[in-house]
Amino acid sequence: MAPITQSRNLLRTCPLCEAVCGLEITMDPDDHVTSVRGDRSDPFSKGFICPKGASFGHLDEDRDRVTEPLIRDRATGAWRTATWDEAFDYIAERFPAVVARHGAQSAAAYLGNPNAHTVAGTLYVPALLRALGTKNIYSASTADQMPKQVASGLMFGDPLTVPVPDLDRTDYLLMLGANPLESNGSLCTAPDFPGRLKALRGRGGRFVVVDPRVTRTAKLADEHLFIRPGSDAYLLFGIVHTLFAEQLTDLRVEVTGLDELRTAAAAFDPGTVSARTGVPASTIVRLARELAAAPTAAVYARIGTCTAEFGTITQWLVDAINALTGNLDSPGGAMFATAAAGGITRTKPFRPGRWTSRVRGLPEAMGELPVATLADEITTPGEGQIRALVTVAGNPVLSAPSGARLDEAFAQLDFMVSVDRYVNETTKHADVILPPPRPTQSPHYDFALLQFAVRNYTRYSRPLVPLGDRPSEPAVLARLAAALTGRPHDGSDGIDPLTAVDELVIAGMLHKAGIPERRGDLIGENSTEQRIDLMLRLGPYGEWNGGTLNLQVLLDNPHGIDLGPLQPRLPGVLRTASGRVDLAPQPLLDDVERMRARLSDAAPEIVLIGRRQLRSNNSWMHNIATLVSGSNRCTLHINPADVARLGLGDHAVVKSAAGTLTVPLEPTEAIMPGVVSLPHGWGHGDSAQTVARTHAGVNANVLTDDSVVDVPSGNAVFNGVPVTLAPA
Ligand SMILES: Nc1nc2c(c(=O)[nH]1)N[C@H]1C(S)=C(S)[C@@H](COP(=O)(O)OP(=O)(O)OC[C@H]3O[C@@H](n4cnc5c(=O)[nH]c(N)nc54)[C@H](O)[C@@H]3O)O[C@H]1N2
Ligand SMILES: Nc1nc2c(c(=O)[nH]1)N[C@H]1C(S)=C(S)[C@@H](COP(=O)(O)OP(=O)(O)OC[C@H]3O[C@@H](n4cnc5c(=O)[nH]c(N)nc54)[C@H](O)[C@@H]3O)O[C@H]1N2
Ligand code: SF4
Ligand SMILES: [Mo]
Repeated sequence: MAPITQSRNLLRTCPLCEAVCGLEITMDPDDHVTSVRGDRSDPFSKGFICPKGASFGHLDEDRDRVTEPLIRDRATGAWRTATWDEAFDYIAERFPAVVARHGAQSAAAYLGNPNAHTVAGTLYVPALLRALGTKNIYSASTADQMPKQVASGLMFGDPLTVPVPDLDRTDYLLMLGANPLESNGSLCTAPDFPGRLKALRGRGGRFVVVDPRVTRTAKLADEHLFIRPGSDAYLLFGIVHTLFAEQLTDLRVEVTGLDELRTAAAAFDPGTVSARTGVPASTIVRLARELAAAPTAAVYARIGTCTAEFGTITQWLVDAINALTGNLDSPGGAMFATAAAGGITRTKPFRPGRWTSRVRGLPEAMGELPVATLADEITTPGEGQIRALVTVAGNPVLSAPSGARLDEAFAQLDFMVSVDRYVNETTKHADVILPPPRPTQSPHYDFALLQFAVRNYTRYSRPLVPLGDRPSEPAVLARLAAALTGRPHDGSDGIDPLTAVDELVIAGMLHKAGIPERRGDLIGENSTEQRIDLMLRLGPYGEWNGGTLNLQVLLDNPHGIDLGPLQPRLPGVLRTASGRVDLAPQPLLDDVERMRARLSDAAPEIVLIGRRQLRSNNSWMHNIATLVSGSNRCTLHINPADVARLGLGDHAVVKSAAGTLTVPLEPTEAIMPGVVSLPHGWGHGDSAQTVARTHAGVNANVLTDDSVVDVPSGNAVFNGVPVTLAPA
């Protein structure tokens, strides 16, 4: 190929949040991004872009990113760069030795959020985990959406069968604990979420937001309701109670457990739950009537309600209400997407708690243990104590509850390896850091996020810039899997680790489909692309499944392909034992007792919640100068009445059962009295990232308490944390 001498416009999906926006990127002849715009020809995002997407080029070339493997000298703490061979040899000499001495359970993995956004995270992490062969698998999921997955798993039979609000067609949206004007949406893939909400109101629909803060999303709504943090399950039970009491139910799908649900809701009449929630009983009754009366309606709840004490019950009741009001699996209601690739393969019903954690007996879910007990498992001696850790794309020191405990725990490990772009508050403890390539050097396909899209849609992006002589992230993970088990990792046994992983998967899928002879028909520049081609061909729109899709079709349509509005999918997607939607799963009924017991508890005087910021991304992207400025700061939102009552100045000392922080205050009427809000992901005081260090902030998860979890899912509790405040 002749050298490229001109700037060129390239297309790629943004990997930076769940909105999957199409980007149009201009690159100069030296492969530098010179501009980023929204891709107007993308049928789903239609040109929408946010400040993070616009900064994609700065991220791609951040000077502080890790570009070569790093090895840390344990005696001095100093990092040195290493070749890939050297780094993998270093790992192969040490990691398997720890496991040989202490057993397979002494190894652990932590998987961070960006794995949900990368091809490597979806297609190659499973092989890494299989190689480890440990039950000590942790991820950001138990600091995030595990309650939704457990609730969906129990109600529908598969934890990935998660309904999303049919945003573009609904007449009524009740949104709890989500702020898509900052987050751009979650477990509801909807590029230009703000525009879709405006369109809902524009067509005469009604939009109600429940949040302890008047958020930017709330300002867009017809109605905003304050709620006491952590009490959404009570509010929703009040609605369920009313639907039954006033005979407003209108079931249109086959269910089990209707009577059990009615009985469970009996104790939670609107009058009773009103005190606990702070929402007037008459408002709760009205919400129930409005949901029942609307031609179509959807209840949608997100992180504010998942990372709470009754997170799983809340997520269950969301879809119970969607079902009771006749809106489950129905246009304008809560529906299931039909993704082009990576859909469910499960045949038996989902079951949580198949095993429990060693120290605290917390339940497994989807093959992983709660991150709220990772520090316990590292620091508690005994058989099965974690001594060697792999992290991929995560930063639990800043993102997990009691993060400061993890900071100390990681320092005690015998060996740690991290696959990450940065030396961050977690990876600074690693012995070896293996960097992924620049984002522009990676392919992109949203296997996970398109399962939760509000329209059926598909898009594949090839890498924009060649890898040169460095490995792709899939190759890094495949080679790491070999090194961790002491197998040859450099292809010296004649088998390239990446090819080995891919051929095994491809052969397995072809065999299962009964077409082993079709291996030669797969297209793609490498075995990763061939796997994507196979997944598309066998998927619901696939060429080998009566449809048309394959990788070539996606390559020919680089702006993405609209596959139409969501379609009813019940009962086909159900994997429950009864073959019906279970409205009253026993593990959740069991947990209602815990709620009932807490009904009359005195409310703490002040509780802490979190919040997200448009120009932040959890604990990262704080090293991009164009993003960290203005309102993107780590301050404690507090109602002015509380500032006056407690005699506070500019700063306050905030104490919880887990820790103490001194934080700058930002008084605002937008937060209800008795509630304070601190964003997570900050606390870069001694960061190796030069820009992030000057916008350090504090680690909110010093205050959150890993001893408190949502019982059915083991999920972390970040919202409703009791705190006290004193003048600094
Ligand atoms: N108090 C409080 N805590 C919270 C939350 C909250 O609301 N309140 N939210 C929780 C939620 S929802 C989540 S998802 C978690 C997130 O928690 P984590 O997933 O643990 O943390 P992130 O900040 O997402 O860390 C992402 C890391 O991945 C790296 N990275 C980025 N791209 C890539 C890539 O392509 N490959 C690799 N290998 N690495 C990459 C980044 O450099 C960064 O270091 O935080 C949770 N913590
Ligand atoms: N810009 C940006 N976008 C992001 C991220 C980011 O860090 N920055 N993170 C990404 C990730 S990992 C995720 S999981 C998603 C999350 O996406 P969202 O769920 O939309 O997250 P938030 O914006 O934190 O909105 C949560 C809201 O819940 C409210 N809340 C807190 N406690 C309670 C409660 O007890 N009850 C109710 N009803 N509300 C409560 C908070 O005030 C807040 O407004 O965002 C993703 N997108
Ligand atoms: S909204 Fe999300 S996907 Fe879209 S440009 Fe911003 S970060 Fe990227
Ligand atoms: Mo998340």
